[in-house]
Amino acid sequence: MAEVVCVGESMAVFVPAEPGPAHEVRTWKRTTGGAESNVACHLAALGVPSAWVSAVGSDSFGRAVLTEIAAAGVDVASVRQDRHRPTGLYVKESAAGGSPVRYYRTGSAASGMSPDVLAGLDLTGVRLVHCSGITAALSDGCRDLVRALLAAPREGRRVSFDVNWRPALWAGRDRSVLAELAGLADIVLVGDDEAEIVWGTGDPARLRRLLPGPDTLVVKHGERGATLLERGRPPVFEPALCVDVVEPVGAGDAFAAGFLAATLRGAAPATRLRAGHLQAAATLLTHDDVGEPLPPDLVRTLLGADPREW
Ligand code: KDG
Repeated sequence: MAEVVCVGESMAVFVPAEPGPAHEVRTWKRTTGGAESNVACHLAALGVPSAWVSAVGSDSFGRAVLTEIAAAGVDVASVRQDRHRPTGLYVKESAAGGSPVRYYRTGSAASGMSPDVLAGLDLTGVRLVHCSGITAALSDGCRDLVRALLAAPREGRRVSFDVNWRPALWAGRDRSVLAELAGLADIVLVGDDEAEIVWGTGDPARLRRLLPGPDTLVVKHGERGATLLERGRPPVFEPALCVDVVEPVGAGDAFAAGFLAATLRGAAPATRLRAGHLQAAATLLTHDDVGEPLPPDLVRTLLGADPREW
């Protein structure tokens, strides 16, 4: 049975398999990506039973997305297959790391989700529900689904919310809902650059005053590290690992999974942040949205190591 349920859209991802701009590229590698399923895949690799809840089209890409996420050890039994809407796609515009992405997801199967999804979910035994601001941008129904997940009675569960600011998805939509949704969560993860856009500050202490609701607030400072602010505890800053970045896409999800897995295991604050950094480092080294999972033994060894010796 799943301990964590992650809710949100996943897509077929196209990455150029040769150098050059997208309009000249003829060979593409097709993978799978979606912030919330990325988190579920990392959690499963870390030994945390996880489920992904979403909708895909009854098409080849939907089948591929489902098969690949299931192969990562994630329970996909609650993913709906929609016969009328397609699976979303997105394209990385060049093989160079940090290249822009282009979405083809308007009207996708997942954008048709609504609070009905929650009504059909059995959350017995689930310790954490994870969702993100991406879903809130997809459609009014998806926004209402995220609101319903965050407003639902907890019954011993926690709900985590990754702000995941994606400017391309918010054109013409009211982005002030992001602050409202974050305020309803128990655990919020946000980049300081994203917080600057949503709350007007990326400073952890000021952000904490503007966002008093969540018990746990993690502010990520890119390659510098991350700050954990928890009710009744002093803030903790933990530096990130130094890596030669191939591509940043998906690193935030990897961080979230490492942090959440360590949180569920009751690890100490600094260890939880280090667990996040370790997972993020592995994803930063690849073009895939979910990097090669680190073997759990290696994670345990590295978490136990003295960072000054790394
Ligand atoms: O965090 C990585 C995600 O952004 C990527 O996998 C695709 O979910 C995605 C999105 O909406 O950008």
